[in-house]
Amino acid sequence: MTITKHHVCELCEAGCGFLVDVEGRSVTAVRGNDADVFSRGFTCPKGLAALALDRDADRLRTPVRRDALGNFQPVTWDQAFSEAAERILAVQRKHGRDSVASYMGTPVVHKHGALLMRGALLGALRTKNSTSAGSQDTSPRFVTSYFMYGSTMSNPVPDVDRTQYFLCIGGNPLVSNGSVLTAPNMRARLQAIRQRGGRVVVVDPRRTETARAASEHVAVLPGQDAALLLAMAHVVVESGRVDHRFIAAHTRGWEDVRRRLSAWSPERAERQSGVAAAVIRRLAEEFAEAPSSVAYTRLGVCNSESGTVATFAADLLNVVAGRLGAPGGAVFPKPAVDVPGLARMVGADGFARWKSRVRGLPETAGDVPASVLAEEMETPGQGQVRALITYAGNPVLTTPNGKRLAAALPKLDVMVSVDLYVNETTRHASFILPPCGPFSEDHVDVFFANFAPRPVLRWLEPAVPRAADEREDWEILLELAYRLGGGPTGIRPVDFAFRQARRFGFHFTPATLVDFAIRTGPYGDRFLPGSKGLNGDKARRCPDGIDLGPSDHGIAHRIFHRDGRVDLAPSRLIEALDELERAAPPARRPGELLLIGRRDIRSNNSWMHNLPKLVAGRDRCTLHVHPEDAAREGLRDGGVAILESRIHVGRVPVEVTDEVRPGVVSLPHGFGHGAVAAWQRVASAQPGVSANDWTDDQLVENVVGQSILNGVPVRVRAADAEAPRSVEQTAGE
Ligand SMILES: Nc1nc2c(c(=O)[nH]1)N[C@H]1C(S)=C(S)[C@@H](COP(=O)(O)OP(=O)(O)OC[C@H]3O[C@@H](n4cnc5c(=O)[nH]c(N)nc54)[C@H](O)[C@@H]3O)O[C@H]1N2
Ligand SMILES: Nc1nc2c(c(=O)[nH]1)N[C@H]1C(S)=C(S)[C@@H](COP(=O)(O)OP(=O)(O)OC[C@H]3O[C@@H](n4cnc5c(=O)[nH]c(N)nc54)[C@H](O)[C@@H]3O)O[C@H]1N2
Ligand code: SF4
Ligand SMILES: [Mo]
Repeated sequence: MTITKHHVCELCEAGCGFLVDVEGRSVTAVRGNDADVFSRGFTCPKGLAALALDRDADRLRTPVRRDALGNFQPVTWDQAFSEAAERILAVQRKHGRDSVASYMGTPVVHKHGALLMRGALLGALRTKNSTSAGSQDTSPRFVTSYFMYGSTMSNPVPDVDRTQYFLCIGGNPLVSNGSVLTAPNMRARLQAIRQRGGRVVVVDPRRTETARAASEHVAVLPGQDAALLLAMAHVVVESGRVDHRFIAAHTRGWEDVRRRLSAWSPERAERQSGVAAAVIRRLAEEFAEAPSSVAYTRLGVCNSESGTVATFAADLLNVVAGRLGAPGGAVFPKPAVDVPGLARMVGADGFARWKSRVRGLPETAGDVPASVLAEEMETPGQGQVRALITYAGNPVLTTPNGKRLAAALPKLDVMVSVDLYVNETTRHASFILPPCGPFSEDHVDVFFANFAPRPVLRWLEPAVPRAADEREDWEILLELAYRLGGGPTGIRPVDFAFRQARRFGFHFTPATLVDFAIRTGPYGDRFLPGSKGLNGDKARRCPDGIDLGPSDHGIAHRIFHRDGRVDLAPSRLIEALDELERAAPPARRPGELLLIGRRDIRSNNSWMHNLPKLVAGRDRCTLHVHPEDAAREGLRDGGVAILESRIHVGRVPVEVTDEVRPGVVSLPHGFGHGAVAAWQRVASAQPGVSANDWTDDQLVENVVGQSILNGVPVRVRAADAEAPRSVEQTAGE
C-alpha cells in the first residue's frame, strides 16, 4: 500500500515542500507539494534527486573506523562513540581545549536539530578553534549586521515579491535558489517583478543565468562592488534624494558617513569597478526614483576582497534611499522562532571576541575563518590543533588551499566526522558516523525563516521511520557531547542535570526546545489554554505550512542597539571605508586574470556528485575564459590550459565564452574527486579539479578575515595536449 507524506527538502535555503510516496519503510516517489504555502509545488533537479541520494549504495549506513591500511571497517555505534570521545578527551587533557578543532559544513543550518546540537558539541569542546562553512560564506553580512543593527542575526532581506527594483549584486539566485533570501522559485519571482513593470538589475562579472533573466546586466570587476555601491549612495545624496526623515528618526552617525560618501564620485568608482560613471549615475537615479527598490549583496560580494565594506555600502544605499524596513525594500522578517534571541543564547552572536592563534583572524558568530585550519594544525606551540571533528562538511574541497589541509589531516592524533559519505575530507577521519537518510528526519523551519521576506512555519514528521540502528544527525552530535562530558545546552550545571536525568530514562530532544521557542516566540501561544497563538502541535497539524504574512514589521524588532537606532558609522566599518578611500585603484600586472567561481543547478558545493542523474552530460568543471583573453593566451575552446595562482599550478579544460567579462576566468568549486574512487564510484568517474587548490588560504578580506574565493589573481597559458602531468603541483613544493 502506498501512502503519501509531507516532507521538506533541506538541500538549499529554498526549503521546498515535497509530497513523498511511501511503501512500507521506503520512499518510492518524490514530487513538489502544490499546496505548500511556501513553495507552491516548486522543485529543482537536486531536490528530486533526494530519492537517489536515499538509495545511493555508496552512502555510509553504519559507523566506520579507519584501520592501519586506510580502509574503513564497520563498528558499532557504542564502539565508535566511546573510542572517538576517549581519544578526543585524551588530546584535550594533554594539550588543552583548543587542541581540538571543529568544522561545521553547510547542512548544519538546514537542520534544526543539528543546529541546536551544534551548540551542545561546542559547549562540550569549549575550543576557540571552531570553524564552519558559514565562515566562508556570510561573515561579512553577519558582521555588518552586528555593527549596524546590533546582532549578527539582524539581516535585512530583499522583499522580492513587492519590490519594483531589485538590484542583485553577487548573487545568482536562479541557480543557487537564493541565499540569505529564502524564497523558492526565484525565476517566477523575478519574472513577476518585470511583469509588474519593475526592473531587475544584476551586477556580476559573469552574465549568469540570473543576469540573462534580468532587465539589465552590469559586468563589474571582481572585488570592486564597494566602490560601485558607495558611488550610487553618493549620487542619491548629491541629487538631494536622501530620506532625511528616516535618517533623523531611526539612525545615528549620518554626518560621519555622509562626509565619506562625498569622496565616491561615479568617475572614481568607474576607475575601480570597471562600470561606466554614466551607468552608475543612472542606476542610482533609477534606484532612488523607483516606487520601491532594494540593493541585495550575496556570496560573490561576501567572499570577495571588499566583502564587508560592500555589504555595508549596500545597506547604506538602502538607508539613504529610504528602503530599510519599507515594503518592497530591505525588510526584517519576523519568523515564528526568535532567531537573534536563540543565537545570543547559544553564544553565536558576536564578533572578534577572540582571535585565531597563528594569524589573529577574528571570530564571527562563534567561528574563526575556516582558512586558518591548516596553519593551526601545522604551527607548533600551545593550542596547536591535533584533533578535528567535522560535521557535514568537506573543507578539503571547499576551503582555500585545500591541498594544504589535505596534507595536514593525516598528521592529526584523531579525526571524527559525521557525514553521509567518505569524501575528500572524511577519508582522513579515524571514525565516520553517518546519519540516517534524508526522509527519516523531522523538519521545522527555524534558521532560514529569518531570511524569508514572507516566512512560514512548517513542522513535518519523518516520512519514514529510521531503522533501529540508524541515528539522526542531532542524536549523533548530542551523544558526542554527552560522551565528551557535556549535554544538550552547553551550560555546565544544566548539562550535568541532563546527564543525571538520562540515567533515569529521560531523553532530551530538540523538538522540545523548538516547541518552547515557538510558544514563547512572536506568534506563540505563551502556554495559555485557548490561545490563538502558535505551538508545535498546531504547526504539525498544518503540514502545508502556516503563512506568517509579509514583513511589514518596520525595523524596531531587529535593532538591538540600546538607543534603538541603526548605527550608520560603526568605527570599524568607517575605518574600512577610510582604508578603501586611501587605497590606490586596483592595478593588474600584465597577463593577470581574476578567478571567480560558478555554481550549477545540479551541484551542491562539493557533493551530490555521486548521483548519476546529477552528473550526466558534459563536463561542468571547466575554466570559462573570455574570447579576448583566450586569443591573447592562445587558448582554444575544448583545449586545456595551465592555470597558475600563487599557490598552485595545474591543468584545466577550457571553455571559451563571452559570458565572463574580459580579465575574468571562472571555475566551479567542489570538484576534484580523484581521491575518493574507492568510496564514490560515480563522482570519481568524472572527478574534475578543485578550484580551491588555486584559491589562497592567506588571501582574506580585511575586516572579518573571510577567505577571498572570488577575484583570486591567476595566470593562464595553453597546455600542449601532450604536456607532461608534472605541471600538477603546488608552488614551493
Ligand atoms: N572556491 C569556492 N569555494 C567555496 C565557495 C565558492 O563559491 N567558491 N563556496 C563556499 C560556500 S558558500 C560554502 S557554504 C562552502 C561549503 O562547504 P562545505 O559545507 O564544507 O561543503 P559541502 O560540499 O556543502 O559539504 C557538505 C557535506 O555534508 C554531507 N552531508 C550532506 N547532507 C548531510 C546530512 O544531512 N548530514 C550529514 N551529517 N552530512 C551531510 C555531504 O556528504 C558533504 O560531505 O564552500 C565554500 N567554498
Ligand atoms: N545549485 C546550487 N545551489 C546552491 C549551492 C550550490 O553549490 N549549488 N550552494 C548553496 C550555498 S552554500 C550558498 S552560500 C548559496 C550561494 O548563492 P548565491 O549567493 O546566489 O551565490 P552564487 O550562486 O555563488 O553566485 C555568486 C555570484 O557572484 C558572482 N561574483 C563573483 N565575484 C563577484 C564580485 O566580486 N562581485 C559581484 N558583484 N559578483 C561576483 C559570481 O559570478 C556569481 O554569479 O547557494 C546555495 N545554493
Ligand atoms: S530549490 Fe531544489 S534543492 Fe533547493 S529546496 Fe527546492 S528542491 Fe531542494
Ligand atoms: Mo554557502
